[in-house]
Amino acid sequence: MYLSRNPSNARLREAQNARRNRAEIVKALADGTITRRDLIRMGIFTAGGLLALKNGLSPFARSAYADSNIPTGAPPSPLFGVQPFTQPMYRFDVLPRFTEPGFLNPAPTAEANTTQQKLNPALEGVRPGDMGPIEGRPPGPIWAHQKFKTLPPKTAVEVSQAGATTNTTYNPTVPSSLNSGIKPSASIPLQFHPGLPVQNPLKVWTFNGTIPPKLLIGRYGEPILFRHHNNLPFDVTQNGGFGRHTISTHEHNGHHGAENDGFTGAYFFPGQFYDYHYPIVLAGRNSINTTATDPKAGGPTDSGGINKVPGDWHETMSTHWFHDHMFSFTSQNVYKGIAGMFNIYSSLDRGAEDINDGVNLRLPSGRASASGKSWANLDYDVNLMLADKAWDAHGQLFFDIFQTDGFLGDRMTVNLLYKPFFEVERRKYRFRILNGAVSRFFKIALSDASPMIQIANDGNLLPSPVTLTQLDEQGIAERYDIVIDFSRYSVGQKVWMVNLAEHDDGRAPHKDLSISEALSGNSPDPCVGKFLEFRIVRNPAQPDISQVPPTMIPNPDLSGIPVARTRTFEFGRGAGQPSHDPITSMFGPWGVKTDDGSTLAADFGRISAAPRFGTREIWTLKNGGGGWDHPIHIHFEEGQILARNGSLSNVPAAERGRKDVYRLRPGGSVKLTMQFRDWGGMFMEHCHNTTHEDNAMLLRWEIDDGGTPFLRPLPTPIPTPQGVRFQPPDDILPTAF
Ligand SMILES: [Cu+2]
Repeated sequence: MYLSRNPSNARLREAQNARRNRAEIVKALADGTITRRDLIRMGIFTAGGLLALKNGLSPFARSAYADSNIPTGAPPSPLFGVQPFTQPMYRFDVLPRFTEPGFLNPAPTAEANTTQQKLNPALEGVRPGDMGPIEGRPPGPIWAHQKFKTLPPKTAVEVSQAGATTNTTYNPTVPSSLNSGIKPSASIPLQFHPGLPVQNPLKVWTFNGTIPPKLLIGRYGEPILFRHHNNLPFDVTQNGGFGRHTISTHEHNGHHGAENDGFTGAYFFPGQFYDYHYPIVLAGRNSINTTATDPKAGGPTDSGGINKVPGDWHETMSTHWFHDHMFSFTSQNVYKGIAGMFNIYSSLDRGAEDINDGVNLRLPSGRASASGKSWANLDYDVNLMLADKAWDAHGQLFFDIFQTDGFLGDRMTVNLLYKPFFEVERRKYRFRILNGAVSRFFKIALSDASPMIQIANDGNLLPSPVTLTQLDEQGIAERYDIVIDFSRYSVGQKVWMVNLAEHDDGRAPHKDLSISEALSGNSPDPCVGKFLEFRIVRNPAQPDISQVPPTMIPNPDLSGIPVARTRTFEFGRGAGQPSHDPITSMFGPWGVKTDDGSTLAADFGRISAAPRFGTREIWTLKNGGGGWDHPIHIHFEEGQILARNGSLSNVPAAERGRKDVYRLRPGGSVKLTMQFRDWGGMFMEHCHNTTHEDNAMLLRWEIDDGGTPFLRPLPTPIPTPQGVRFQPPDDILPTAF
C-alpha cells in the first residue's frame, strides 16, 4: 500500500509523526533499553508481531486523510534536487591481501586467542576493571579452526567494522578508463550521491567504514585468514537509531567449518576481533580426486598455470558475498552496510580470458597478457550490489523494524550509490549481480529487451548458459552472474538495467511488470524502472576473445549415493516460542515447522536437524501459504533442486545448477538434495528476507558426529564481553537426530 503520487500535506505530516514516534521505539529496541517482550506487555506490539494499529504510531493504520502509504511507511526520501544517472558507479574496492604467516599480529591461532584485555566499561554488562579475551570466537577445541595445520593460511586480509568515513585508499584494481573515469586515487566521502548529504558515522556501518563495498579476492588452494575487527561504538545506544554493535560475519556460502561460518550466536563485541579461516577447498576432498590429479580441480597460479587441489571440480564456486548475521539484528546491520562480495577463482573460472589451456572457460574478465596478472582480472568482470534504501529529511539513512512483513526502501542503489551510470566498451562483460536488499525482490531486464546470458546462479556456474530477455525474480541474497554483449550497440548509445518487480509490501513482489510498464513511470513503487545506465563509450582496444562456452560446470552426480534421510521444513506465520532464554530466543510472527512438529520461532539453542557426517539427504522446503514468498538459505552445502511443486519440469533452466538460496514462491515447495561433507559444527537455515529471519524464521542444524572434538549434541555459545560461555541446547527436536 502506497501513499498516492501526490499525498496531501496532512497525510505526509501524519506519516512523519508516525515515523518519529516509532523511531523512539526502534532505538530503544535496538539498544536493548526495552525488549520485544516489554512491547507486547505494553500493547504496542502484538504477540503476532504486528505493530498495534494506532494512528500516530503505525504508518499503516487507516488514515483520516488517505488510505495508503509509500513503501517505507514514511515520507519519500528527499533527493535534494539530484537527478538519476548523474554520478559514475564506483566499482568495488578490492581488499588488500598480505602474505601469511608473518603479516598478522598477533599471529592467528587454531583455537580462539583468549589473551585478556581490559574491557571498556561502556560495553553492556562490564564493570570497571573487568577483563575479557581479545578474540570473540568461542574458545576451546570445538570452535578451533578445523584442519588448521593441514590448510594453514597463506593469505591474510584484515578488515574493521566501522562507522562511515571517507575512503582514501580506494583500489578497484582497474584503470580509470574502465571505471567510468574515476581516478584510483579518488577520495570518496560516504554519500549515496555527491549531491546528497554525507552519512553520519552512526548511521552507516561498513567494512572499513567506507564505500564502495569491499571485494575479497580468493582462489582454490590458497587458504585465507580473514581477521575481522569490531571497531563499532562501545556504547550499544550509539547506533544512530538502529543496528546492533555486536556482529558475526557469514561468508555466504563457504564450504568450511562452522567456526568460520558466522553463526548467528557466535557474535563478538567492540574492541575484539574474530579470525575467520577460509580454506577455499572443493567439496568432496576426502573422497574424490584425493590425489589432486585433475586439472579441472584447482586454482590459478601466479604464472598462468594450475595449482591442483583434491575434491570434486563439479563443486567449484565463483561468486560469494559476506554479510552480518547477528541474531535478530541481521536486517538492520546489513541495511546499515555490513556486506561485501567475494570472487573465488579456479582453474575453470580464472579471471583471465586469454589463457587457453583447455581447462579455463575464458569467461569475460580481461587479458593476463595485458595486465601481467594471470588471474582475477576485473576489467570486464563487474560486481553489482543492488539494494533499496531510504533516508530521512536530513538525508540520513532510515530504517523501520516495525514492518515484520519486510522493510522496503524507496530509492534504488547500486554499489551503495543512488542510480549511477557505468561506462562500457563494445564487447562482452560479466556482471555478478547480488540482491543485497533487506526484503525486496528484483527482476532484471535491459530497457531495449535485448538478451542477457545467465552463466551462474548463487555461487555456481551453471551446467550451460541460459539466454534470457528477463532474468527470473531474484530473491534476497541470490547472485545471478550474467554476460551482456555490448558489441550490438554503437558508441554513444545508452541502455539501462530495469527492475520489473513491483512491491506494495515486503511479503513478496506484488506483480512482475512488462518492460514497457516498468519504463512508463506509472508504477507507484519508486524502485521499479531504470536503476543503472550503461553508456557505450568506445570500441575495445583489443578484440574481445572472451567466451561463454556451451558447457560450463555440470552438476555432480549424486544418483549413486544413498539418501540417508528426508526432512521437511515449512515456513510460515504464527510461530510459537517455547524457549524463555533471553539470549538465544526471539519472537515471531515468522517461524519454521520441522517435519511434523509445530511452527517455532528462532532459538539458536535449539537443534532442529543433525544430518550425519558424510551422508546425503533430501530436504523439502514448503511455503506455509499466505501469499508471501520466502527465499530460504541453507548454509554450508550447495544443493540441487530436484523438484518445484512436485516436478522437475517446474525448475527453470537457470535454476538447474547448484544453489544456496531457494525462493519458495507463494504456496510453493522446493525439493533439494545435499551432501554433508568435509567439515562440522553448527549451521543455520533461514529465510533471507532478513526481516522474516530476524522475526524469527531461522533454525540451527548441526553436523556433530565427525569425531573429536565435537560433542553430540553441541553446546550453545553464549557470548559476553568477558568471554564466551557454553550451555547445553535448550531443546532438541524429536526428528533432529
Ligand atoms: Cu521469508
